Amino acid sequence: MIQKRFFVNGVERNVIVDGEDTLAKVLREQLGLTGTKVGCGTGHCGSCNVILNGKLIRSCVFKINRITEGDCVTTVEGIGTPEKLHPLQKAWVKFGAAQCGFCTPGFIVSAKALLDQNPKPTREEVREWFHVNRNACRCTGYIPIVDAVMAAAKVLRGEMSESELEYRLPENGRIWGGTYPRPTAVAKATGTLDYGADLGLKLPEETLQLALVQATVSHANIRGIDTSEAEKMPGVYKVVTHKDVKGKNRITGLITFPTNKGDGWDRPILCDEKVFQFGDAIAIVCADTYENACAAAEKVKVDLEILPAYMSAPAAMAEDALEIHPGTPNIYYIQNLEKGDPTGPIFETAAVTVEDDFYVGRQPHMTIEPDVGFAYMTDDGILKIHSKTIGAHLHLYMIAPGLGVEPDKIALVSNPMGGTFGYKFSPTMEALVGAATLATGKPCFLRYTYFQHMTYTGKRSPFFVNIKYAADKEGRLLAMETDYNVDHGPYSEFGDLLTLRGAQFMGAGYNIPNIKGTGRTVCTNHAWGSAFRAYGSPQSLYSSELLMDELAEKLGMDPWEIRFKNCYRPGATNPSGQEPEVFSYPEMLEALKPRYEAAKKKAEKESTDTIKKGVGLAMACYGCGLDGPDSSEAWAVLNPDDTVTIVSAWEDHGQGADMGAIGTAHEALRPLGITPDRLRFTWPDTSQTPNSGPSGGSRQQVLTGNAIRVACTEMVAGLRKADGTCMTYAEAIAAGKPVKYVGKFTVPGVACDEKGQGKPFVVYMYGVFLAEVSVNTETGKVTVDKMTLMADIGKVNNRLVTDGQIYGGIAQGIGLALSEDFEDIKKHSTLLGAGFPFAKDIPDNIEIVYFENYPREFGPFGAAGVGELPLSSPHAAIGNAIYNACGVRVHRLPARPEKILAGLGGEHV
Ligand code: MCN
Ligand code: FES
Ligand code: FES
Repeated sequence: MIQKRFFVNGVERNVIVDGEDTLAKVLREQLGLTGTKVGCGTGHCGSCNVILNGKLIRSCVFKINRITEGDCVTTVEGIGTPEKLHPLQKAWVKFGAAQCGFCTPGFIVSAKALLDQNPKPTREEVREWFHVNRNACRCTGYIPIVDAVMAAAKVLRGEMSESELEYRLPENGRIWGGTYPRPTAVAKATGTLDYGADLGLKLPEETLQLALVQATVSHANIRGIDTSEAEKMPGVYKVVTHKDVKGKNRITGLITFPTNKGDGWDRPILCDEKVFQFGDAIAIVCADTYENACAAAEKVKVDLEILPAYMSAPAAMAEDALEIHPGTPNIYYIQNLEKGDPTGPIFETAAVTVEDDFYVGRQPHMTIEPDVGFAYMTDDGILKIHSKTIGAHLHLYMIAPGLGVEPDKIALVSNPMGGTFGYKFSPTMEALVGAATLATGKPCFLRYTYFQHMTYTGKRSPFFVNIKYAADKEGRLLAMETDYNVDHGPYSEFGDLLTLRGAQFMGAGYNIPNIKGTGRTVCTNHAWGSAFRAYGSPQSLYSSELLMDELAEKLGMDPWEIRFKNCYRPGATNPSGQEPEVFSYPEMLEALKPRYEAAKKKAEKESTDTIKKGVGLAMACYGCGLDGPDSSEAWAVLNPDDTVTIVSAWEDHGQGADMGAIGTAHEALRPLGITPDRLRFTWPDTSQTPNSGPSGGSRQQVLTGNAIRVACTEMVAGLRKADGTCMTYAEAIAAGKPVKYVGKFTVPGVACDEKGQGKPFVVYMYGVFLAEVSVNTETGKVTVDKMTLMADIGKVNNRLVTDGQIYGGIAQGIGLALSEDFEDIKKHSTLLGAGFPFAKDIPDNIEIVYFENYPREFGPFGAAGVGELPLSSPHAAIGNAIYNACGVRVHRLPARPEKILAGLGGEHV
């Protein structure tokens, strides 16, 4: 131990520390300054940035023994407070620069260091600063962040009044469709919002710290687990194995279709008979400190019989492959698609046919916050689990039988989250912390390192696609055939549904009268397949949109023409045989045309021998909801202080559930004249909030938005006085009026049948992407110069939120197109290794055009969703633009430089 005296935020602090600890640990755990967040913990993301003697440093890798007497450290808490925000913080709030907000303190500290040394940076200099200092944001696409820095700099230079950074309510008092800042924005910008790891530091002293014993092989039989040595290690309270799990020790994958050959009970909480993938949890060490838990975990001996590992769908489909789950074939679900007439004869006689194969791989979610959670027993005997769940009620039923707990004896809570992008549609550690608490009776806390986060959470499931089109000589589509295999990793959860998405979204956007398709869900030993934003459509649309350009080329048509000719118009049906609810494509394509023509001319003019420029298009489409008659519930409650709380379980990955709820409620409550500052929202807790369904499938604005609208409409009817104002709480009680109003909403969808036909979603999001790229033919590097999205998301609730969703989704699409992968477990297990896009990898030029004149009948006040549209096909537009630029058609993503060079050299890539 050593003593350190140094200044933190202007105050001298005196701490006794372990010199090997990091500055981040001391700030967070000893000084209670949890505004400094730890994301990667390895120097790649900048969420832990602080300023040391005027210089920006990463506190997660800076050992405290390097601090010398008199050193001055500034953390986000020293920059401003909720009561007195710094202009940077005000600007962050105004420009919607914090979505999940986990990266925010690190960015604000970094921006402060920049402006201290360069008070008048250009946008490019700001981007350069964040790029070289590796400030990583996964949500915003960086544009709102740069906007915020530029505006704050102006204020600091005295060129703009600080009050211009404050939100002003429009005269009509309406916030719907405007830029009202999200209710959590100030807490995010000041580092005062507590995420899972921050809450973990506030748990009772008796809390046990957990470390996992995990598989380092991908497929094996377990012959024995010996915990005896580990049990004797210092500080160890208990080592939990499958023997301590009282229930079925399985997480149920909730099989959706009866034709699924699995039973859904295939994912162990703690491995008992087999290891199915790298990272599988075999035991949990519960100890007094994390360090002691980790040291003891090293001593657990696992005796394994190594089996062949099937690391991709073709390997697991081979005739001699073992059944990964004995008794269930590796191809455990087949999704058929049959629409219209048999396609065979059409392909034989069609004027033009095209066929190709495509692969979109295992994109990692790369949230900046790693997975984290904790559990404890409440005084009334409920096992309460706090995590990053985006499906609190769903996950409760997926884990309760495995743990052996009755559903009414368990409650799940969603913590504020630093992004999930869908990986948390699957339970991750909920059952692990639950099992540890049940076995020890103590509160238990578990936080994954970034390596664990990368290797032991789900990934996007790769699709291997073969696809064909038949068209007449005018370019009218006659038929499509698809054949695809989905590598879903070892666990079946939602694998059948994902395979159905292939049937729903290959060819989406076009009226294709006759379709035949077959999709197979394949069990493999690579990372388990979890949801990832746009779930199934990036794989589907990459295939159908690249092939559409091939068809256009064969017909001698322009890619725009073929899209305009075949897009949905009245009388058309989508691949599920359903008539679209609105027909916005013709207008969007027409509006895009002049931009597209100008971009083509620009590309031609600016191309050189080394830098080839090109443009590409892609239709974008995704459904809002879970298939069929999806539903949600929310309440509006008048509080004794006359505020109104919107009670729902709209889980917030970071997309803006707070704003979604407040914006929708405010619009519905307008007849009562309730100002937005009187509206409150709730964090999901299955014991306190109704079942609003998961925040997946871009469903919440539509489903929970509608439930909120219904609850608020009931409140208006119940509490409106003759003069049009709202009763006070006291008046309502005196008049015997209820103060709680329940809103329920179900959409009239029809789940698809075994031929993939139905009306799965009653609300869709539609769009068209235009990508403009440069390809360096010497290095193979592709740069995206500009992205444009024509977006039909119905009516917009909040523009700051929807702009941010679109920027962030497009940024992830650029990553998917050019760099991101999780194929090589070792190499791709860090942000840098997996190809995370930093500020200069994303263009500062993203144009969004909204088409709000297609209000949705089943969307609240006409809104559709937005979350997944921007990631459905930006990579396909980029793929088409790469071909347009340099003639390389990339069949397997990502299009890293070496692949482009190979393609330029004539290889099929
Ligand atoms: N919204 C709006 N106007 C509309 C539609 C939506 O203002 N016409 C707002 C909503 O109020 C909400 C947000 O946009 O704040 C997204 O709404 P919606 O599309 O209904 O999606 P959900 O709330 O169901 O969120 C889930 C969706 C999905 S499925 C993933 S995955 C995802 C995403 O949103 N993960 C995200 N966006 C994300 N954004 C961040 N920052 N982090 C994630 O992990
Ligand atoms: Fe420190 Fe990522 S750089 S947490
Ligand atoms: Fe930047 Fe979420 S807001 S990571």
